[in-house]
Formats: sequence, C-alpha cells, structure tokens
Amino acid sequence: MENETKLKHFESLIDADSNIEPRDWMPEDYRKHLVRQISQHAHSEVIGMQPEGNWISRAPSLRAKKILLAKIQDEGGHGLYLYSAAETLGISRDELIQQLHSGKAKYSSIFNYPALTWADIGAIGWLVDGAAIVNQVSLQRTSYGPYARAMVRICKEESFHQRQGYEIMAHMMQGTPEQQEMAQDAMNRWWWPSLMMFGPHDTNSPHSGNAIKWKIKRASNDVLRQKFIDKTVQQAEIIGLTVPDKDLKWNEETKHYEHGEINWEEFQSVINGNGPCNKQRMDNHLKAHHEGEWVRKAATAYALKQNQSVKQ
Ligand code: BYC
Repeated sequence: MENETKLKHFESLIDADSNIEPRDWMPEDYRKHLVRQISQHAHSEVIGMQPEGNWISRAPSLRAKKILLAKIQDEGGHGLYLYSAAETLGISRDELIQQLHSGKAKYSSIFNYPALTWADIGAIGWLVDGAAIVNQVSLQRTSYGPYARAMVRICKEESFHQRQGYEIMAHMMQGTPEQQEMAQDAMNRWWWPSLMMFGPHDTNSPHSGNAIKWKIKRASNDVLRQKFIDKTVQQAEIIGLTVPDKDLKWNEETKHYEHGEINWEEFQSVINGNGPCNKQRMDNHLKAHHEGEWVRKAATAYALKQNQSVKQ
C-alpha cells in the first residue's frame, strides 16, 4: 500500500476505537510517542521500587512486611510487562535502559522524593498508587493494543496497592498522637508531588495534542488530576487527615474541589535531575544493572544453547 492509503487505514482504526497492533502500519511519530511514554512508564515502575524497598527490613510486623514485599514485586512485574510492550515497537530492552542511564528517557518525578518514615509507605500506596490508578484506568483504553492489555492487569494490582496504603494511614490515624502526627507529616510531603504526577496543565503539555488525537491518552492531564483530587480529599476526611492546601474548597456548582496552584518550578527542577533523590535513584539503578550483567549473559547463553539444540 502507498503511505497515504496506509495512513488512512491507520486513522480509520483509530476512529473506530480499534486497537493498533504491532503488525499494523503506524506513523513513525505515533511509534516514537509510544516508545517515549511506555518506556517512561516502565522505568517509573522499576525505579519506583526503591523508596519502598528501603522499608522492607524495617516493616513494623511480619504481616506488613509480607504485604510490602508482594507490592514491590508487583511493581517489578509491571516494569517487565511494559518493557515487553515497548519492545513490540521495535526497540530493544538494552536500548531502553541505555536511554534511562543517559538521561534521554525520564521516569516519574514522584520517585525522586525520600520515604522517611513508615507513614510514607502508607502515603505512597494511598496517594502515589492512587494517582497512578486514575491515570492507568484511562490507559486501559489506549489505542496501542499491547499497552492497553498490560494496563488491565496492572490496574487490578494497583488497586490492592492503593488499599494497603490507605489501610496503613487509617491505622496510624487511630494510633497514638505521635503516629497521627507522622501520618499527617507524610500526607503533607506527598500530596503536592502526587498532583505533579499527572504532568503539566493541559495548556502547557506539548505531547497532549497528538496523544489525544491518536487516542493514546483518553483523558487530559488536568481532567485526571481533578478526578484524583475529588476522590482523595473525601478519603482523607474519613480518616481525619488534613489536605495541605489552604485554597482547597468544594465548588457546589461544578461539583468539584478547587485547589491551590502547584509549584511547577519544583516539578521542572525535579524532572531535570535536581530532586532530593535523583542521584541516589540513578546510582542504585546503575549499580544493580552492572551487578546483574552476569545474569543477563548467562540467560542469553542459555537461550542460545536451547535454540541450537532445537535446530539440531
Ligand atoms: N514525571 O506533554 P506532557 C507507579 C514530562 S509508576 C516526569 O504532558 P505526556 C508506581 C513528559 O515526559 C506509574 N516527567 O507529557 C510504581 C514530557 O517530557 P519529555 C507511572 C513528566 O507524556 C512503583 C514533559 O513533562 N505512571 O504507579 O503527554 C511504586 C511534558 O509533559 C511527568 C505513568 O508513567 C512526571 N510526572 O503526559 C508505586 C503513566 N509528567 O518526555 C507506584 C504513563 C510529565 O518530552 N504516562 N512529564 O521529555 C502518562 O500518562 C504520561 O506520560 C504523563 C505525561 C501523564 C505522565
């Protein structure tokens, strides 16, 4: 087919809400857009294991430790589904990791903040996974088939993650004044970075135009952020936590909460490498990558040997 006919076919699939599959022709810009977004998403899942991983050995009970371990392993699994989805677009895992190490590929700003107390583990599950679910539920209907299918399973797991975080916060709010203070402090530190996870306002989001046109994004950054705020403020009230936003107020007409302005300078500074933990996160990733080299080599050699014996 001529390129123009191929483009028309691609557009007709998008218009009909059909998935684009790896075998289908797609515009180069669509492919690149997906590689950027899916790899950023995969890197976020894997780097996101670090703030929580730090607390496995300090979990306050065996039950809490088992739940945290399971959650962190889930995040590693999410990274693997997403790297596989990105690989269907014709880029290798090695190249994706190289792009992360060189700084060409980003990961979510949120994982550059430290987890200082056990209450932070509650706040991460409740707020960070809570924000991630709102975004990922909408991505279950994204136009690229392998990405949409990965999201279905990821969302089921994220919903357990969100509940375990909320349970920790609810528990602490029923505890001693010190525990309540710890929970409020974690809320104060994670609230604003969680809102930043949805990305810049729609008017400042350079990728949104194509993303909406190609149905990669099914809802805009601001729409998803608002959805998260509306449901989370009510959850905070139920357990007695205060949202650290003096401008937050319910608008009876729109039936939404209005919120104060996000500190976009902080967001830009964090995504440009200057957050409190950017260096630590990348150093840890590089170290684990180098230390795991022998495993990758052994796995590749084993796969080659298996292939040879099948051919013989
Ligand atoms: N952090 O035009 P825009 C999890 C960048 S992990 C860093 O709006 P787009 C979990 C953006 O990349 C779940 N950078 O972009 C794991 C772009 O820069 P580049 C993570 C950000 O792509 C472990 C520029 O700003 N979820 O749940 O249309 C433990 C302009 O932005 C961020 C995902 O990855 C950010 N927050 O929209 C616990 C969801 N926001 O690339 C939990 C998938 C924006 O031109 N991703 N930027 O250099 C998306 O839905 C979209 O990519 C975004 C941004 C909404 C994040």
